[in-house]
Amino acid sequence: MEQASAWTKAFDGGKFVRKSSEFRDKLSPEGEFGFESERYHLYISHACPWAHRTLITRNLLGLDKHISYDVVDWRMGIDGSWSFNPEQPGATKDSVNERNSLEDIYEIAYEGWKNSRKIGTVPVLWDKKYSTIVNNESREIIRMFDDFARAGFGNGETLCPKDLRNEIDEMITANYESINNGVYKSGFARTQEAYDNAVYALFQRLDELEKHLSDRDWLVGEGKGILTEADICLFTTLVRFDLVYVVHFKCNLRRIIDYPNLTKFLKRMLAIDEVKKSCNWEHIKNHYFWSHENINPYRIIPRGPVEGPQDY
Ligand SMILES: N[C@@H](CCC(=O)N[C@@H](CS)C(=O)NCC(=O)O)C(=O)O
Repeated sequence: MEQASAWTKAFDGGKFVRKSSEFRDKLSPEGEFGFESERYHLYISHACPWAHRTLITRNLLGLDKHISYDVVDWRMGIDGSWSFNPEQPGATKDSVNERNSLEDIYEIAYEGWKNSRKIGTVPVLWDKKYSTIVNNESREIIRMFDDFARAGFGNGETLCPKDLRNEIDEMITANYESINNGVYKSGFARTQEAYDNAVYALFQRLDELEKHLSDRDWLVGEGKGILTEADICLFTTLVRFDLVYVVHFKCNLRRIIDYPNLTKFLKRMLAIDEVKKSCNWEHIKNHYFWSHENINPYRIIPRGPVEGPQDY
């Protein structure tokens, strides 16, 4: 495994390898991180599909009164660093720890973090009581939010009904490597072979989902299905696809708008008020085209597409 120099991502040959998240504690009524209102805080980027999952889930479950959040600047350094910049529309200061960067937050939770060459990613679920990071893995954070909401803190909704849990997990897993991570593997590939493998697997799975959604509204559940975590995990990648990934990550065999059922799915998601309000188009577009200088050295931000999810 090779570590690239001015680029904190790991590569195996030419293939991008996503590192696993470092903080994997859980919120639970009986554990160290108990269920308490106003104790936990999210650090997110509006640009990031993984962080976007956590914001949507928080909002849909009605956890806004219990879990606060801050938003980093859409500019990510070439070393992968995020900073706080309250001057930027849509971004905030760090309202909990009053720090300047996300690396500072990781350093509080893990002394020596900054010298360790580890990558501080968003989302971060922060515990105000013990001043530490509970978890920085989106898939686990959204599941904890569901448990937290069911324990009486939410609005009575669930995005992971117990009887559908296996089906939801299977769907999230099936879409993870091919789609959610697949767009990054395509965009960050350093060999033709790595790119080809990623991009063909990505579109093969999109083709499968297009068929899957031909007679249903949601990915999982009986009949037309019901809205679950699986839809949210797919949505945050699909909504960035035509705006960013087609051009920036060379995911251009087709666009989402060329898939009628995936487009209907996007529209269905964006018809939900909390989902629509969670999308910051400027942060999404500016972040990718500005931050990956080695993919887009002049940081030109494409103005298209003329029709896309921002209009739905
Ligand atoms: N496994 C993590 C992935 C999070 C992640 O990779 N976030 C990106 C932003 S989209 C990040 O913060 N990257 C910082 C970097 O690459 O240095 C999750 O799902 O929560």
